[in-house]
Amino acid sequence: MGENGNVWMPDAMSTVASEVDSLFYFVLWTSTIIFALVILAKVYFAVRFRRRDPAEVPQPIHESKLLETAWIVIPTILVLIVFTWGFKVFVKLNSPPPDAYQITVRGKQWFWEFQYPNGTVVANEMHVPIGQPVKLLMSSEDVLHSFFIPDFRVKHDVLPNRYTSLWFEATAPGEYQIYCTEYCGTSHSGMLGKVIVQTEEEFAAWLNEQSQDLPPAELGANVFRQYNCGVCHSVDGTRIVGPTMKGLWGAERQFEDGGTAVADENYIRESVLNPGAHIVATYPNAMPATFGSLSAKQLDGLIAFIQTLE
Ligand code: HEC
Ligand SMILES: [Cu+2]
Repeated sequence: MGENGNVWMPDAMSTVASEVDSLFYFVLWTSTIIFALVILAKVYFAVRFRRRDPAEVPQPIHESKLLETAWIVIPTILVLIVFTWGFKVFVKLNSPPPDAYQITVRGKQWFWEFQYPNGTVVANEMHVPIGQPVKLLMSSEDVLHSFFIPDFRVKHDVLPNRYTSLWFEATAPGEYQIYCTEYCGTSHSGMLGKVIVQTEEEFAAWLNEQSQDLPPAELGANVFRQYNCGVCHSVDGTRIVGPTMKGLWGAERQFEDGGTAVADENYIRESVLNPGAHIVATYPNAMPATFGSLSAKQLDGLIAFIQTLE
């Protein structure tokens, strides 16, 4: 929790967040009050009208028209308020302003890919400008995912073979967590991302920098970070899920099936594009086969980056 969150809700950092919260608190507090009244009445009646004498016979009860009308009319009004209010917020959440800046989002086991109007593709870190509506056009490359930014109060399923969308307008610069909230396989809980909200100028500078040519090893280091390769591969010699990338370049590799190979350009290319082709001895076949969409340039970059890790 940071700026204005509390025990019920995280920070409210988009233009719709406070509307969602008001409705939530209305439902929360009316329910709490009604719950308290019901319990109090129950306790009061249990004490007040308890049986005092084994021979006591209760008085016959006649319905009270006033009471019955009240418990029909008041809840109906409350439910209608929640409905109309909820409908208004729902319509707003589902109607991106026509001038919204569009980013294409692809969910893959197990990361998020974002494509900008100028063609730039980045993974896991979505930069957006502040004070401008942003529309996300989302689809999945494999299974069901769900895109959730708690601080913005927006969430939507991400499906294969169909587009869905959501929109938001961020109200303050900063970094906000993205979660996948639909169980999507082994590393579902690691399918995390960040929204990085920047001023208009910072955002423009960032986008410009992304599309410029970096030296291959630097580009590769970015790809390695953005695609979360580090979740399974260390760069300092430590063994995690997969082999470390340190000292890999030029080393002889032993495979499960007894074969061997020297880690050169083609070996690394194949390891990334088709991880099941050779399984390094003593390791599980756990590397996702979802990196096929890496561009030739990104692959060159990864190879150059791995070469630097002697
Ligand atoms: C979910 C875990 C996971 C992720 C994410 C992952 N890998 Fe792997 N990777 C493995 C495992 C496990 C192996 C060893 C088994 C095998 O050969 O398939 C492996 C093997 C490799 C190898 C061969 C290593 C060797 O010692 O011969 C390379 C190269 C490689 N991965 C690169 C990458 C790159 C680059 C990325 C990111 C784009 C990546 N991996 C993402 C788990 C992962
Ligand atoms: Cu997912």
